[in-house]
Amino acid sequence: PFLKNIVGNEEFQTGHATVDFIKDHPELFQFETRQDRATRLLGFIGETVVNGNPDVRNLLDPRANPRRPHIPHFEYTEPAPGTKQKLDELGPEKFAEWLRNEPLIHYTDTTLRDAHQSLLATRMRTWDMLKVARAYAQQHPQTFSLEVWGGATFDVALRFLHEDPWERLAKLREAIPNILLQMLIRGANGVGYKAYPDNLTERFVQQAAETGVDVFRIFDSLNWMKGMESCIGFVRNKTNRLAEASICYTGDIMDPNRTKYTLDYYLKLAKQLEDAGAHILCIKDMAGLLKPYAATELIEGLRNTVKIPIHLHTHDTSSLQPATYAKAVEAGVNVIDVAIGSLSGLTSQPNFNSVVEMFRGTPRHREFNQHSLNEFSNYWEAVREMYYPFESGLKAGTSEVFQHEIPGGQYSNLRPQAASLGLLDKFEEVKQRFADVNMMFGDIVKVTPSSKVVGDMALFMVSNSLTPQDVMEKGESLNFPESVRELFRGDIGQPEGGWPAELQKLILKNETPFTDRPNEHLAPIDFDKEWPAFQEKFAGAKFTDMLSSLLYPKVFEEYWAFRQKFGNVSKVPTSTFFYGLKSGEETIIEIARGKSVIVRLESVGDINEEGCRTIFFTLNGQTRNLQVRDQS
Ligand code: 3PY
Ligand code: ZN
Repeated sequence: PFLKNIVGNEEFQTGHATVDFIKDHPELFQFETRQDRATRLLGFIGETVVNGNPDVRNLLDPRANPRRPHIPHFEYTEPAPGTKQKLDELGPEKFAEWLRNEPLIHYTDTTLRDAHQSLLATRMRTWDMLKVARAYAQQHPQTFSLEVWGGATFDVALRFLHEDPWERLAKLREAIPNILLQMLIRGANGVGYKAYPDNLTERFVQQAAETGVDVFRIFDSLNWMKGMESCIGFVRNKTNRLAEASICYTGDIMDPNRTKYTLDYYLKLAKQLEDAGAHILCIKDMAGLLKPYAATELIEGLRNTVKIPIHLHTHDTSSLQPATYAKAVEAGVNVIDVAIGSLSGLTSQPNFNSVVEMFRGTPRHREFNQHSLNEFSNYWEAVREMYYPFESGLKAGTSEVFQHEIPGGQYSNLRPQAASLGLLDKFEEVKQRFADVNMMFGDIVKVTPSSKVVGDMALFMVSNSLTPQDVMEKGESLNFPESVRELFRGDIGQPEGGWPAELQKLILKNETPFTDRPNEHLAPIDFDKEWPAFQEKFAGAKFTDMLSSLLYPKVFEEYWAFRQKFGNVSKVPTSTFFYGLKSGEETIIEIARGKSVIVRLESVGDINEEGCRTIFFTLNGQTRNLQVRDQS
């Protein structure tokens, strides 16, 4: 009744009201009270609570507006030979020589590893990858490599996706026979967060090469040579693939106040890596701190210091990194890391599609089928919608990264970690503490696993309202997080310049730290003894399962139990995997090569006395019912 009072009346507003107006329209003078307004707004809120706002209600469920990802066009013929054939033909040494002198830019596409690790908490499923893997091999055979494995993907595949990471690698290899496949390995920490026995890493590397890895990007989370040397050796001696060793870039070589990680520091480290046998040198800029003019200095310096080719990896968190690529390419870098458009930018790598265009018309430009790259981008854009719960929330590039130095791959995990501790509204403070902790720890290299420890300590300080000064004053009575204790004990290696002694004493109390390789204190795995015992415990398991289990025993056990119960869920389409089916919806699952089943959800029954519901399916048209306990 109050919607149309005098204030909103058109006749009155436009100045056409005459003297009789008031008399003719008494209803316009009934004003709404504050109470009424509140009641009506409550009505609106109640309606929204129960039925949702129709404008956004459906958006939370990607199935409500299904956008089918279109597979880019390609021919079903043998893909053109690429870098994989080149490596097979030349062997790693000659291949590296060839690469060093390549006039045109080479590209590594990180879409299947770092891009989704950095944007979608590593959740990309094999199912979505395999849909377009062969199309990629066909359409873009001139790509240098595809980063598809390692880093956090190994753990996440088993733990959250209930998938076998080895199967992912083998299937990608089969689909992409012509382009080098690349993995990220944390030196002596393998694909884990701690030191492993050397002979385990050795077998892991050997098996990874056999299953499909061609380029091993090796790094140490503290830039510690000892953490990388053995791994470089395993690749060189146990495989005929490429050992790409990394200098992790931190700080700013152009800032006269940052005196720990200077140009000279990086050049020395690069020389040591070359001497240790690296075929390729990687500049691993995990947080995206290498600014354009620093790239000129660094790459020119490196080209004059080492003879091996140089591969640059960065994250576009600040949104400056395409400019870094422009300078790096001018300075002679051989390979740059990019991600397909719709999975690029922010904490991921710079945009492949656009970076190719940046160089068009310049002497180092390498031609790509832009139309096809955009088709891939459209495919991943539609796929990405299914993964919206894993988005990090970062909306624009941020120069804050130059202060906090949080790696791109960690950013998307640190937010949910903070949220799970109820600290999301203190996320600004968490970032600030991350920077403080770095300085308290002596300004260290921060990348998995060292970055995880800095994050743990930052969260510990924020949850306990501790300042750096508090930590130094009350340290003796503080119960530091376990990962911090392990770091200061030397469990994952030694930082440049050692640990700050005073803080180390507070953290370790009476424990004595290692100063040598932690791996040397670990008993080697007796594979001959372990393998039969493993097969007995996990009937039907493969050797690769044993490697997974040796790296992540508990995670593997849970994965195995899940697999026994539900089978190979990597074959379930992503929308069904995350969101199930609605009544009347059907999905096609290829349960074995060339053998598919059609599953349709008919209806869901009411809850019964035992707390279960009957689910009515049809499987290839045949009715199937099953009972599921309602946990809600
Ligand atoms: C990892 O180790 O997972 C990383 O991505 C480091 O950058
Ligand atoms: Zn990265």
